[in-house]
Amino acid sequence: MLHFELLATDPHSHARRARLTLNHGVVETPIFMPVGTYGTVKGVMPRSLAEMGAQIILGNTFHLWMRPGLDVVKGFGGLHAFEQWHKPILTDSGGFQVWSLGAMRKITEEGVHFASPVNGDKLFLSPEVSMQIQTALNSDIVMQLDECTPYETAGVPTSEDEARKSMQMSLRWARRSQEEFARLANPNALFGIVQGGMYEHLREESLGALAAMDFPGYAIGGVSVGEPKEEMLRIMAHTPHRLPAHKPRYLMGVGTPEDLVQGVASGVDMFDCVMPTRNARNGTLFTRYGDLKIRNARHREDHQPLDPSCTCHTCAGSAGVSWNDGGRGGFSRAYLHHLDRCGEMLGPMLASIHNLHYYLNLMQEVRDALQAGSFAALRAQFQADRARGV
Ligand code: PRF
Ligand code: ZN
Repeated sequence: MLHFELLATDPHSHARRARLTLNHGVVETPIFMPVGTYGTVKGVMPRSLAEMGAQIILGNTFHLWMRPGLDVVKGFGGLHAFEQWHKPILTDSGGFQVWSLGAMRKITEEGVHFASPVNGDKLFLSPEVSMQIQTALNSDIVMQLDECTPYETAGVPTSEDEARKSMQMSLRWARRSQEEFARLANPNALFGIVQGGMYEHLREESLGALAAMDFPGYAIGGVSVGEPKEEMLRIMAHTPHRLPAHKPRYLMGVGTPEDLVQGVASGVDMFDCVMPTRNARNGTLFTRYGDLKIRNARHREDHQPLDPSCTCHTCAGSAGVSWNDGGRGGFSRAYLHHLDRCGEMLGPMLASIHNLHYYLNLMQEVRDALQAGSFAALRAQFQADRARGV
């Protein structure tokens, strides 16, 4: 089940505000989806995710298939009960993750042969197997199995001919995914994935063919795979608005806060990225006025929260009132710096809460602006603020 209702469109860009209804709840778009690869958003409890406004999170077919294995998750009736997240879940198909194994795998028309990174067992992932796994996980949004066309191999950019062959195989896998999804009578929603490398006309061929297959939603894959930033921005400006207007559009694995705002302007509704959680674990924090490195000695005695305008649990404590608004706070930069120096686990936990809250709140501000007709002004303010520096 999937219902997508457009609520507002921006007259100056391709941005839109919409409401997506899935089997486990409603998702207001544009939205950022926290990544929960192994059935957990690293270091963050589900109740904290809900508290910071997360509406849908990701899971991963490949990782959950390896561990704990399908028998275990099936015993719980699916991933929601197993991981205790009762709102919508989107699962990636495993193609991208198997592809990332590099030399450990062999991709053929039938599917991908690879050795389990856990115990070396010989395994095979096909469009059919991916649909069977995602059906057992009962994710609200299921992704087709695709081949993520690399930007380059051993320093040589993928040729147009290679990109076309790869994109066409992803189209055949889209068809097979769709047939198996129907055969399994999966009650959720299957998304097709646009590929085509850095070639605009291949992307158009891909999205045209996928649109004709009438998926309930579409993703843009094969970006943010090591290409120069201008290339990513070129594809992001080209593809989203060419997809069917009345269906959700998901840009896979992107990106920085700036990329998200640009993506929204290009017509994207949904984003996911490991950046907020991974950066949190490395001590890089996002704030309204730019990025902050908590490891830096200048924070040693700083009593301010990470972002004085932030209302997350880390910055504002349980009061939920920002420091700037007279809230009592919150954890100081000095304390977070101390936790990092000592390698204490609370450090990355508090940092992850803040970074995810930053991303989710940014999307909330974007939705509010789209609703109010002030998206252009929000974008200008966002860019000026972020460039200011902390
Ligand atoms: N395909 C799939 N998952 C993905 C990607 C893709 O191309 C990307 C590329 N940025 C991230 N995750 N299935
Ligand atoms: Zn915060």
